[in-house]
Amino acid sequence: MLINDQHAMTSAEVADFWRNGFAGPFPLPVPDDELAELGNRCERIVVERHTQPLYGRYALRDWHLVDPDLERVFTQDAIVQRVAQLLGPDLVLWRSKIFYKPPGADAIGWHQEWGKFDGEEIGNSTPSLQPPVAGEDIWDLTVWVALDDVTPQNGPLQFAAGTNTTRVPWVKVPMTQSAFYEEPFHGLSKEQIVERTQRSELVLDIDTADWLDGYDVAAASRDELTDFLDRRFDQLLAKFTDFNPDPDSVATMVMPRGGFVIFSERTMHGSPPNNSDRRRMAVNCRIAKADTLVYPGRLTGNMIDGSNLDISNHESLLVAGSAIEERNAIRR
Ligand SMILES: O=C(O)CCC(=O)C(=O)O
Ligand SMILES: [Fe+2]
Repeated sequence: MLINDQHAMTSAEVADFWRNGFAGPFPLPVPDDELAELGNRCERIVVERHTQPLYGRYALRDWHLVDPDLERVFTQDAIVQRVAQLLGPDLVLWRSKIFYKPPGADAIGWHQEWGKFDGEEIGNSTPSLQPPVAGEDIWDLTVWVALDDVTPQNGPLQFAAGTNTTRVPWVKVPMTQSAFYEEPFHGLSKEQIVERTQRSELVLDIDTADWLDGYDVAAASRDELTDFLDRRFDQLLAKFTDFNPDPDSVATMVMPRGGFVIFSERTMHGSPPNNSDRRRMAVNCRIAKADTLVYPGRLTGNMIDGSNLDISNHESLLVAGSAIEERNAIRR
């Protein structure tokens, strides 16, 4: 691949990345109005709970495989060339996710992912990826793109610099205490709660389809129903880290729309609440070295990923170089 100087990081920026665990923000050369429109589309996906056609249910994952504009954003030279400086010339983009923080949205607690991928989502322990050298190499990086201006008030992404080399211990706690848990019943009638439960659309990525089997829905009040469901959620365990960063190490990623950062999931990151009256829309994607076997479980017929999605129709995108791991499903 020809590295265009315009998109190359300096050797100091590369060294900072390995020391701090993140790089950027950098600008994406995509017109502002296109990014704003894409942000509006992502908002509709979340607010109107669109079915992701690849997965047959509401999901925030992998809309780049459905929306060519989102694919075009993630495959910009400005992104791919910088990631190639860090991971080498052969790269597959294997997943993406929408991160929507409307006004008043809660914080996303500090979290990191280490070694074998086992998903950042709540209640999930299915390994989805195997690194070429387990727990040793960095084989996968995240690129986070701002589709709105990010300010100190609207829930900016934050990093605890230097935590990329420290594995912070975690414990399993009831799901309602997870960094990702949001109260799922707000504003819903009893009938809507029942419908969402049966469609596994109450809490993203949690299969609740059979939770009401044998439960006398007709006899229960709305409060009794939500109590019942809360108790079920609390039987699920989620990862929890009691992590308080050194305030001097915290980097707050304020940037205009179209800014992006590159980071390792080993770096402790999170975001404070959105205390503004404007939404904060962002999308991320994950790019791995092309010798990584994506979704190894697929080889033995396990088509359900760590987010409870059926990945039978999932494909990775080759964004640079050659598709070294030939067993990967790559979109042609
Ligand atoms: O958008 C956020 O606030 C959090 C993003 C995040 O956790 C991630 O990109 O892995
Ligand atoms: Fe994250």
